[in-house]
Amino acid sequence: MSGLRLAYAPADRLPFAGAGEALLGVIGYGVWPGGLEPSALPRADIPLQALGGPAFLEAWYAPGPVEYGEVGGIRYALNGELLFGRVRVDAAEPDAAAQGAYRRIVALARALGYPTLVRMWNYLPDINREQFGLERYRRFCVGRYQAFAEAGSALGEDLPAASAIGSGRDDLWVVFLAGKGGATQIENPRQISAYRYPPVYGPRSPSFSRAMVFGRTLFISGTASIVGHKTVHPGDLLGQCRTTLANLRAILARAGADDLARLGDAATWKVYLRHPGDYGAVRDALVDALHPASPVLYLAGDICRGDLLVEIEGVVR
Ligand code: 3EB
Repeated sequence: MSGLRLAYAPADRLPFAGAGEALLGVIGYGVWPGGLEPSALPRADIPLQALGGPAFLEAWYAPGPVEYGEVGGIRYALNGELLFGRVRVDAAEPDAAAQGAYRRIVALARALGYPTLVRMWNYLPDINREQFGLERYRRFCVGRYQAFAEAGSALGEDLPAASAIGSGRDDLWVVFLAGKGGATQIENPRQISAYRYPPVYGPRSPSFSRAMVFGRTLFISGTASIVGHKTVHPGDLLGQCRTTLANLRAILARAGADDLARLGDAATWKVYLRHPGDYGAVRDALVDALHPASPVLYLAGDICRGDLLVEIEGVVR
């Protein structure tokens, strides 16, 4: 079931909850989502610039009643089926930051009875900067892998969908959705599973799935211009857009979902651009591929391979 709903709105105008719905959490891009009730509501402040419009909020609604809580810096909301939460940790050492954050999230999700991690959003400062000979994203992957390994995860068949984007100055933010019941992991036949990437991409492979189906919702991971395990069309923005769209279509087909162009308002997309100046060209490249009723939020953010210019994630109901 789930009845989960995602809405984007200008920062000064939160959308209305539908009948029987309650807020699970709110994420502000470049704006603190303040002035909201209840005060215990999980909120995240992701310092990414929204492109082509005012600052934006992302609001997650689910059938109520919703209970809110906080344990060890993780603020959460739950409704008997879903657990939504967020944590912020100092990211000076990305491996330790990721390991600590993921350890605590896994422990909390299990303790509350929502053991299935469905979707993770990771926002890491200076994601492409090299530190002690290793890119900060790769250090993040080491810590995340370690936490999942400790938790007894199979590191393949039970990994959440995810995005990992460069953002901010000091803190790693992890926003997550977990479920009580099981979820179905989807991989992309055009791409090697990220958890099987060869060691050339870092000492520990990235622990995420290409998509997860939970209830009636399909969560599509950040998807980019990668075929097999290689970046294709480096330096070619439109080539990267085409390949990314082909990857999204492959994931939708695997999940038995409708085609990209036919999803209408059942789909909600988020597009991350390394160069804010690419906004117009990317919007033009996507306008015919995506349904005009599908909300799209464009954000300026670094992508976790230095040669990737664009990444697209989605939620399909
Ligand atoms: C890729 O496909 C592009 O490490 O959590 C996309 C989504 C990417 C999630 C992650 C990384 C992550 O490898 C990068």
